[in-house]
Amino acid sequence: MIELCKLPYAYAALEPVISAETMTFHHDKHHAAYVKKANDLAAKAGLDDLSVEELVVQAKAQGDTKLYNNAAQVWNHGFFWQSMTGDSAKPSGDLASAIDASFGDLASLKTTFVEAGVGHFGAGWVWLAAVGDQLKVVSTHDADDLLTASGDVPLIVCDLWEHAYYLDHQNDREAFLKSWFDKLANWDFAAQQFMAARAGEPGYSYPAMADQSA
Ligand code: MN3
Repeated sequence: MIELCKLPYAYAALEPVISAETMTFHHDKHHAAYVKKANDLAAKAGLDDLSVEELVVQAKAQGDTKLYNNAAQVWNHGFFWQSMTGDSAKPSGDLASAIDASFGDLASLKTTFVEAGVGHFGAGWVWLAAVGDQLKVVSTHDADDLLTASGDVPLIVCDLWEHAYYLDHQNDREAFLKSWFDKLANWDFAAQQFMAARAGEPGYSYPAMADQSA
């Protein structure tokens, strides 16, 4: 069984870029629905004792698209909640150096990130990822994740599905992405992920049920 992970902040913590109303629907309805479907499908497949990470990998390996889509969306949303904070501070230390080395500076990374998100056709995700010390921006379609897609370690992600921004920004994905990058990106979390990537460690893992009982 997997569980709907808790938000690491209040529903209103990301306002005005993302309203409490959007966060409530996004977490309590969208994310919750993926958790329920993933649990139902995992139970039918006899895979209900797996972690979310194992479930994503296993479903993909078995070509179980429905289970994969739901499990990957569970994981992607857990990672997305961590990728944001209401107290966004600029990148520092090794992460800042890597951003400068890979993109020139933070403003150039922003341009690349926003262009990738705006240029992405339809639903999906835009990621900042690390391959060793190198950083890159990639987008994935629908539920596609970075756990199974490549050797890239995700640092942060932004949700490009319309449910992520439509109530607050309507069709203006570009305005959403620019504000998201400037005001919500959680660079402390990205720095932790970058450290894990360079140490060859897995980094973020979706909380197991027991982790949330405290
Ligand atoms: Mn979403």
